[in-house]
Amino acid sequence: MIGLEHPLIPVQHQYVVTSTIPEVKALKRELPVLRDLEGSYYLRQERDGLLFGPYESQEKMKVQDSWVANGVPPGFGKELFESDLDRIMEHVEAAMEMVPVLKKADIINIVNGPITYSPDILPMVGPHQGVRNYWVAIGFGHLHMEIENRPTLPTNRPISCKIQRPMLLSPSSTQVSGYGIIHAGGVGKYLSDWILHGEPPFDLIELDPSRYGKWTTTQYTEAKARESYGFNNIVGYPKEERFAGRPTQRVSGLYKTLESKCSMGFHAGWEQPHWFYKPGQDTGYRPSFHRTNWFEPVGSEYKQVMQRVGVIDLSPFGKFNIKGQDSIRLLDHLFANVIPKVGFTNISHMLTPKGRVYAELTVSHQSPGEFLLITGSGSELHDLRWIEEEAVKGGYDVEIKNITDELGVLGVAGPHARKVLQKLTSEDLRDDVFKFLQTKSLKISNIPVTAIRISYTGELGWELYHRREDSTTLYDVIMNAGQEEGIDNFGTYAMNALRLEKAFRAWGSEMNCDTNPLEAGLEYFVKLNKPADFIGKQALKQIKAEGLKRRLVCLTLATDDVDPEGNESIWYEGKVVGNTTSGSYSYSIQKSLAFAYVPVELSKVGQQVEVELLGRNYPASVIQEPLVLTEPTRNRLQKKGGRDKI
Ligand code: THG
Repeated sequence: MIGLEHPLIPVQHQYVVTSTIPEVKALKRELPVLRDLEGSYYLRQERDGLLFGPYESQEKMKVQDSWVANGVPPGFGKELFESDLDRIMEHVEAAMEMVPVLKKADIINIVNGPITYSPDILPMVGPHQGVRNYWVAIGFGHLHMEIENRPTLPTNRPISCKIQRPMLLSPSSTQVSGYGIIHAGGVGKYLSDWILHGEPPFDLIELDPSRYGKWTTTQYTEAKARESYGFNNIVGYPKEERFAGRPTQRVSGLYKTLESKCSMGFHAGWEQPHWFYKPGQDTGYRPSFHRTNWFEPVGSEYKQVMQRVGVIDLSPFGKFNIKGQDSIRLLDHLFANVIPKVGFTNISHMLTPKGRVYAELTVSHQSPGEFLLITGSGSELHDLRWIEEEAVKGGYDVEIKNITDELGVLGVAGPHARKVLQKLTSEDLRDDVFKFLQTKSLKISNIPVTAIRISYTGELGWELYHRREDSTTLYDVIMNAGQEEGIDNFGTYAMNALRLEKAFRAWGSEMNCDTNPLEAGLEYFVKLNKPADFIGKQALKQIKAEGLKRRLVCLTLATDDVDPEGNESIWYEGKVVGNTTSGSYSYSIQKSLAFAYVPVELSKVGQQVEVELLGRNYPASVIQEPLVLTEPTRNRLQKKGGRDKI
């Protein structure tokens, strides 16, 4: 009705119900849910019998194609599709093998109903970017169940090493939406709190509708739904990649150039190099719980950036242009940092009214009152939604343009970055002329670019914003100019190792709507004494006055063949006291490195804790951050005190 389409696909899902089974009837208590990952089905008690529902493979499963093409037929209610036992026979056999009483049981019903799948199978909950006051709570899966009323709802404890989505155990009414029921209370609270208080009550970013966009076409959604359904019971790996529906139409200008040279990661529709293949080494995607084939190549890329110069495709960044007579006032209200001077960039955070970190962006003041805002690839519509809402609500006279798809971005970083780029431009790139965080419009071998002296690697570097159609030419001239300096590619895995050593935080890991910027160690970027009353300022003053309960710390730990990734438990004296937020191998100290939240009393440098990885606790120490100084800091210290003082 309002011209929006959500990425949802109807899939046929069947389950089988048996008549009374004497062994089940004789049980004194109800059975828990069983999920057999190899047989790919769930199984639970249904009255005095059993019920089991299989997930067929990608090849066998059935998408309701006519609905995909034409929409759900008007008036469709609780009707069912025709059942098809043949399609699920191998799973039925697997279930009989695992639960032998099934062999003697009579099947009294095979139910085949529609279930909605989003590309990543998670629902969409929250406000929608681009349409004010439009809130969604969709995509939970609608498994039609025709079962008689039951007086009680037993607790839901699926047995599984990987719970992608809790299953409804026993519906209390004759016809219900399967998965949605279990989430209803939480989702209702989450949405109503956000609607009432103007911010999410807790972080639920994986359900944010803004993770999808124009690039999530029907074709993409269908390919993903097939993959997700078929993979329902497979083992999930760290750094998992799924390949259905890729690439989308959103690829960077460098996609064709880089495609065969690297392992690509999927970021909000884009393909971005994770790591580059090296001659003679194992290529391709080899998922593992341990270090795998990317480990050595990423080490080479790390060295490349630390010792020579590397190039990275950063085109997936979200990019916004903001101008108009109220632009400065709007940004001063939105951001906790001060507005940078014209020609400079700031790292700046948008806080919620309660003082949580809604987003982290860089703000570049390009010309008086005109700004370029840059955010991480996944945050594009999430951040834009917030900026637009505040602009409209406050009646600011501004023009906000999403230029994400128009601009490509190349990052050039490492000690030789200046030498290479200086060959291609008449602009003076020397340290005191093109300062850290300065931004200028210039030409690189006749290609117009906006250059920002910034690098998430923490090394000397520039980001070059350019028209997307110029990406390959720009890339080629830089690669050619850097031959002498031994220029080479690097990807986001090396970037992650580099930024962790410099203790740069990442939005979504070290900070989100559950954390405040003070506990995240971001006070340097938060200007509580700036005149403007930015969102979250009052709350933050109070948080500061009350004192912090936990703190983000940097940990190092020696492990064997495994690195922290985030969300691992921190143990102290036999108790879980916190969690990691991200991690990597540190190629400089040849140990693992992690960020973690711990109680304030355990946050001092030298504190010993334990990090649980793959079921084992490894001793870890809180270290002085950063582990490695950034280039601007090294530079500053060198100027101040001479070489030997570094
Ligand atoms: N480049 C640009 N925009 C971005 C990112 C980027 N926006 C989103 C995200 N990445 C922002 N995150 C950071 C975090 C740290 C730094 C840059 C971007 C950084 N920090 C220095 C430090 O902490 O030492 C500078 C601090 C200062 O003096 O302001 O460089 O990668 N364009």
